[in-house]
Amino acid sequence: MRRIISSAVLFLLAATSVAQAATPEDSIKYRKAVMETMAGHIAAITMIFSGKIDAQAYLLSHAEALAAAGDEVGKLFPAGSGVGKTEALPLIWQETERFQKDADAAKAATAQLRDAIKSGDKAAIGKALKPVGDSCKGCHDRYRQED
Ligand code: ASC
Repeated sequence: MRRIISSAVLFLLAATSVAQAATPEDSIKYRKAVMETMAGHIAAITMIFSGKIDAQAYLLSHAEALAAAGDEVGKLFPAGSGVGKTEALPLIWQETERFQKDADAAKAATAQLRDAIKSGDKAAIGKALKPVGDSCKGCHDRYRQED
């Protein structure tokens, strides 16, 4: 019963705002997994768009997945998930409003890229790529520990 209740609580938390796992370790593991999918989709999109590979049929699905992850970025840093094996700097939890604005920029940029790819307009796609990279870099520069 307790298990069922705690699962339900976790589900509700996830449904409302943050990607809250049972442990900080799982929150960290999950956000790394999501961030890595983003890097993967960006790499795939860039390769297809630049003609390095003939996989045009998959361009939109990569963009859809990237936008879905972009929508999630702002929910990947629940309270308490700054301790453990993470490169996220404490600043994220100290200036949550500013961080949320940056996360919104990632959401908007990835949505814009998806829409451009949907439209098929090459110039629009080219234009939409840079803000995606810039939003990744903006957050990483401020909130991710340097290697
Ligand atoms: C990626 C990736 C990042 C960003 C960043 C953009 O694909 O892994 O961290 O893009 O390099 O400037």
